[in-house]
Amino acid sequence: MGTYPPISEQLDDVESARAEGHRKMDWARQHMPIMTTIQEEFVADKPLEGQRIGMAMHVEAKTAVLVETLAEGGAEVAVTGCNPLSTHDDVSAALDEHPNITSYAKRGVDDEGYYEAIESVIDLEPTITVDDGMDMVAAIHEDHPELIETVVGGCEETTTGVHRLRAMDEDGALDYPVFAVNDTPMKRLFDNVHGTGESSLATIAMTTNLSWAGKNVVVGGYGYCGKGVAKKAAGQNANVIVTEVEPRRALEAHMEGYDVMPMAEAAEVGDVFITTTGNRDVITKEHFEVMKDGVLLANAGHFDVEVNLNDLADLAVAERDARDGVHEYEMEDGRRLNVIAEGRLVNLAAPIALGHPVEVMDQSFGVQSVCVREMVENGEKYDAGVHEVPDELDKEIAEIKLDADGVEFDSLSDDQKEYMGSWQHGT
Ligand code: RBV
Repeated sequence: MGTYPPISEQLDDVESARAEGHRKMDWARQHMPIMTTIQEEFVADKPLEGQRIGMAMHVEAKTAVLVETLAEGGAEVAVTGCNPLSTHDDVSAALDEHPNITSYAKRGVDDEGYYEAIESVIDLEPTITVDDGMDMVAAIHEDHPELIETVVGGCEETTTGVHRLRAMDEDGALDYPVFAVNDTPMKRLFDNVHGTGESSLATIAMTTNLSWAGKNVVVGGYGYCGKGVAKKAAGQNANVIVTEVEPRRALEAHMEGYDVMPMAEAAEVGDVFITTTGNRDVITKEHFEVMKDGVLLANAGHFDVEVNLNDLADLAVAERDARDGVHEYEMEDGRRLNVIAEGRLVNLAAPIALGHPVEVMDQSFGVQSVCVREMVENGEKYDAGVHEVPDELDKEIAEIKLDADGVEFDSLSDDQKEYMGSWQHGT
């Protein structure tokens, strides 16, 4: 049994928190044409009637619009955070007010509270799980296997979660179907690239009040997120250095015009370091030892393991908060290394962080919504394991967005379809 209480029982002034939370949600909704369309459909058709949905996500205004949409579709929903620092308590309180939603998300929970809140969500006995990072799937499989029989399926939001799920699947340990929402074009070509790129840079700039122009910005990893961070940093007149372990990605970054070098070399010249690898120990003791005075260290990957803070604390002779959201580690020789947002994903965990821009989350959560609908309507079609999202669902979201933006596009003639389907046409 989860013992963690809903947010409404934790705040002193719940009424004003709710009001502010609703105001933030109104703003988000106003810029989410896809979610607005889906919500209208869900209100009319109630496709999720009778379902119980357990969610662990970044509980802020855009996510709240997703949670609300699922509840309006007829489901009972319990939600908690997927990172101890990304929750907006006012939004969490606004959600908790909805008759079909219980929100346990609270900013600043300790480790114990974080996992207890997941337990409280699991008390709902979810038929559908929606995760960002796979913590809910893990808790159900490890601690509540008896619930798996009644789980229809799940949806996973992020690269790290999909990576963990695939590892679990390969071990034969994943016992219900989960959609890899992250891997759809409508999600990762926008959210991971533009969302992570824009919001990470904006958050670092606002947290430090420092400029990008002329800085050496080291981007750890050139996946979808790294590409976005590198592109946006270059657009702000920074010199971009990329580190990679995958030869084709290293070559791609090189051909894009970035400097590519090992982290050991980049460490000596970088002014700002942003990790996006999804792996641990990307920046460690050997790198801290050669860094310049005053560098900024930030992580844009899902977990706080990319910058090794234990190594840094071991090297430090003094520590202090240099600013809100900036922790300074002073080295024996006087150099100061500044870690932003405790090395947690910077665009959501810094004190002023707002997460990705609304428009990209509209797309990601549009895909989430239709994936939940698909699991409910056709769950029996999917075996236990990780599943690609059906292309038709992803296209449905693109069409809603194009329609909302008033963009028209072509369709193939019958002759063109025939041509494309045939191997017999040559010169
Ligand atoms: N993300 N959510 C937000 N709600 O503001 N911003 C980013 C938000 C998601 C994004 O989809 C990414 O895959 C994941 O957070 C990483 O945890």
